[in-house]
Amino acid sequence: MEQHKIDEFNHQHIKEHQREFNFVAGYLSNLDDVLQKLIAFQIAIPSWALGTGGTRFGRFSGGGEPRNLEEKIEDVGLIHALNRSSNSISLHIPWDIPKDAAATKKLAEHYGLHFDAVNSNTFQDQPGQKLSYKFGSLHHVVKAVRQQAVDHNIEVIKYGEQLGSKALSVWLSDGSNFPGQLNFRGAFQRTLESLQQIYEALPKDWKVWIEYKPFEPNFYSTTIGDWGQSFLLASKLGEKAQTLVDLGHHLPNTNIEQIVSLLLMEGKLAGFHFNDSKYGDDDLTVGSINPYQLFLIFNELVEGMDARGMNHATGIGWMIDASHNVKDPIEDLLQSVEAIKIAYAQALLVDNEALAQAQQQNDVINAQEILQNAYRTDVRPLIAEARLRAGGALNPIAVYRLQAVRDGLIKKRGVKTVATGL
Ligand code: LRH
Ligand code: MN
Repeated sequence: MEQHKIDEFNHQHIKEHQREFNFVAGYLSNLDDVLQKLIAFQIAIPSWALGTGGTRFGRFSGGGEPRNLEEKIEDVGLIHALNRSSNSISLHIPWDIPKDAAATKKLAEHYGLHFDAVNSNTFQDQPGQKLSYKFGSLHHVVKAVRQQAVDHNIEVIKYGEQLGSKALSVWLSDGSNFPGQLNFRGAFQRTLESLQQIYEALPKDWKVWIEYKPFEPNFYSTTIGDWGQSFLLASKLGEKAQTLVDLGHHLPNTNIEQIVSLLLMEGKLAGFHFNDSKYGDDDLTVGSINPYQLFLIFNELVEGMDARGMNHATGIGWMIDASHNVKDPIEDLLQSVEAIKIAYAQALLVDNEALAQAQQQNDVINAQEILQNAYRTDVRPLIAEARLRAGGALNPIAVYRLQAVRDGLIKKRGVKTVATGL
């Protein structure tokens, strides 16, 4: 995406933007601080979300999707050029094995990108794999299967080191489908022992992020099924181990913001896989179903990070994990990044001193008024201004459509594309 096309669009829309920006800016006592924080706040893009996802009932490809790692990096580069808010990509191994890590790193740098956490995969059997993960991986009853999975995770760390990544992200589908199938204590102990081997292989400045999920693909138990089980493992492993919160990995009506506040309090919050859901692990566009919950989560994050004196941009792993069945993947990701920055900006507007006072006085009405005053503030002009100052587009999706980018990708890459990931 040529910069002049973005500048042209911004020039045509600057008047309208300045009117809207001046309106909300007039309300803020901490405008510069908010804009600086918004400019610095970057959200990693998952490599597996650049193509059309699908469900077991089918996949409807939109065409022009990346056919290899290089084209995935190109697409994240495009997203970052438009929103100046997505300067890293998270790879999934073996879906994204770099043939030449140095060349891959160079290509990413060309687009102003770096590599976020690398994800291991012991939830699928790969062609030619000796031992199957049908009955699990790190918790498997057979030592050789556990060792095969440990070796894979250590191999993933090696790829990550070559690319400059600083974290291994582990999600295990390990679990059971029927009562009696699994000894829960044994499964937990074997998982811990396997993770200890992986932990020992971590370079000194690396982290291991342990993602939990209550169900799917197993439908009776999941060995790392909730934040408590992940937190227990991370606490037993050591200070390099933390808990990763995927918003879609909670049973209905779970108070996710409370979980986030406690993990942050304990220094065990690795980061997020942002998405949205109405029922299960729906992996929908962030903020498309329950934007108020997302705001409440960011309210706990801002309050908790400030309480620990943390740098908002670097202290936590900010990442999307979504899958697109009916939307253009790039437009969907642009919408998700926007929704995350809206929730963050709203949380930065919460008058935490007044809120703490209201909480001290059990003034429940005022506490809600303080929160919802921030939530009901239209912060979109602030995010657009932050983007403008960072060289991005005032309206990324409008520029993407005006430039007919998808048509260009379809011409170049074709209509039918193989699934390169989920
Ligand atoms: C599991 C999950 C995990 C990934 C996968 C792509 O549902 O959220 O983070 O490895 O999706
Ligand atoms: Mn996830």
